[in-house]
Amino acid sequence: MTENLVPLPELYVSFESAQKLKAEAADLPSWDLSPRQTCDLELLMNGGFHPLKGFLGQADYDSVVDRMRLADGTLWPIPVTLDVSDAFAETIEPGHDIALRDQEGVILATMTVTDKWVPDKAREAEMVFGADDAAHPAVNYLHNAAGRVYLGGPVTGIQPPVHYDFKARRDTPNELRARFRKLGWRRVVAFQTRNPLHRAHQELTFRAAREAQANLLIHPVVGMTKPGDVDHFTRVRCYEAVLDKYPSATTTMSLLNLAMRMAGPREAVWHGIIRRNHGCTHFIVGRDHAGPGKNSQGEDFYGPYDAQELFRKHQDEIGIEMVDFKHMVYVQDRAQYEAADEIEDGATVLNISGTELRRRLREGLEIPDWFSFPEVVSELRRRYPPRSQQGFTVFFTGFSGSGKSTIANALMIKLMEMGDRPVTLLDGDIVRKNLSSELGFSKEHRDLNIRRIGYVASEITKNGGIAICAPIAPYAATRRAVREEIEQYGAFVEVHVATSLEECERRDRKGLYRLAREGKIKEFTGISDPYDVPEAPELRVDTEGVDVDNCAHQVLLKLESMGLIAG
Ligand code: PPS
Repeated sequence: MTENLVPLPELYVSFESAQKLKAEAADLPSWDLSPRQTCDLELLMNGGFHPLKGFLGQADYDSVVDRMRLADGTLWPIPVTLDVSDAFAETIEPGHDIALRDQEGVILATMTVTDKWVPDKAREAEMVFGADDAAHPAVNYLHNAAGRVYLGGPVTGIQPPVHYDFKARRDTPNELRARFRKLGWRRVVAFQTRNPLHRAHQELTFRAAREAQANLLIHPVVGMTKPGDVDHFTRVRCYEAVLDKYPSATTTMSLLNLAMRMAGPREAVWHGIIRRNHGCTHFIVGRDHAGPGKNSQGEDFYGPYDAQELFRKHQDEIGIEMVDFKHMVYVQDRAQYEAADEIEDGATVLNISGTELRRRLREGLEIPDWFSFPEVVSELRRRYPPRSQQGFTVFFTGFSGSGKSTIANALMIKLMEMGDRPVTLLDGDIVRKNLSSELGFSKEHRDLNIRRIGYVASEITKNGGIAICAPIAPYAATRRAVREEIEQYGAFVEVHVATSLEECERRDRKGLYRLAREGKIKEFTGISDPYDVPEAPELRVDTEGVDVDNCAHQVLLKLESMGLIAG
């Protein structure tokens, strides 16, 4: 049997031991895994991250960050770490066993903690992701979502996380290896994707399989991808439609519950290792593989072929051969897809970028047959109705007394008058009465308050309604987290009500500024507490010398220009 098809070691114990361990683990201190940690744990346990035996300890972590290798020299590009809160870390010391639970509280594994440390996150960002720039989704995660302390140690697997969706399409490395063995597939080329497949992708995967003289594994990521991507339910329905267009004897599909980091070159190497573990012999690496988009200066984080270069350098160690991505374009004269570098000058070449595709979906415009498959387009249209039929959130932010509530109320009435979607107002005061009555104004409490508002608004947006929020929301990072949550489902329109502090204090509608100046109210925004001025809100309104009606109208015009309401 060729090496790629031999079963891999997993971290699970036997069924009987698992029952016993589970009962014992109920008494251990337990950590509730985040969605990303749950993805990581699944791949640790099933051998997807072979040869890792648990979450990285400090020596391995330092070595991975510095030189892309475990402490023993094995190539490993991405830190797979268990970040925890300070409160939890305080209760744990090396030598302790802990239980790892999913979000429902089910015990999936135990971990013997060997290491506990506070990582240098700025350094991790620089070394692993190339820059300590929060425009990078993984750097943002590192600083704003991940806990401050890392725990490391070997994991003992009890059971895999439960998936209720597309069960038959999910395979562990050993299940895929067994399938390839059964089918007699010795050479398998994997195609990694986080996007729907269109005709160009089909052509390039055909070509890759032909070139590598291999069978084809479509291996989409359904764990976590880049914020804002098409959700995996829609994508899998699209993949299933496209799969029918491949010869079934040569191609198969399996879903990978990976949490991507968008780490470009390092990520490509990681993807290669993971596919090797899944029994593949070849791996397609594209232009700007796992690219995170633009940095805060508007430039690309990585060069378009950095990933291919790094992969090529380590190909032997990864143990999988790279098939580099041919950029396929449609040649109109010959009505077929061809590799861009093989086309003669003067040929008419057509292409629709991702941005253009989203625009056409948003505006309900035609998506031609040469670009995609009708089944894929209709799935995408179902998921992305024109913007004027989608839910959205208008998020006002500004000082107390800036006029947020008044404008928000006027806007709500105007939208209700239009009557095409249900409207909910989550005003600062209403929320503090109904949702956050126990909270004060510390940073922690304010963040909690805003996250609650964000959660409710995201549910409203997801279900096709309009949410209008009007809290102070003084922290940029929290506003950004809310934006990301909501943008999965619809537009997030940030409106900075830019009334100056002096004007708010002059008006002092509620008499609070005076009390704040006298020190009778502590932590008062603008006086004794910070306010991060929004850098790039969708709209900034100035209330000084402008009436409320006019301000609300400016917001309506903005919504109209974004296609969110019919003109
Ligand atoms: S936050 O920071 O977004 O959670 O604040 P928010 O929920 O919008 O609540 C702001 C309202 O609470 C009153 N208030 C204070 N504001 C700021 N700082 C302090 N310390 C404070 N204490 C009470 C104030 O009336 C705010 O109302 P608005 O509607 O903004 O004027």
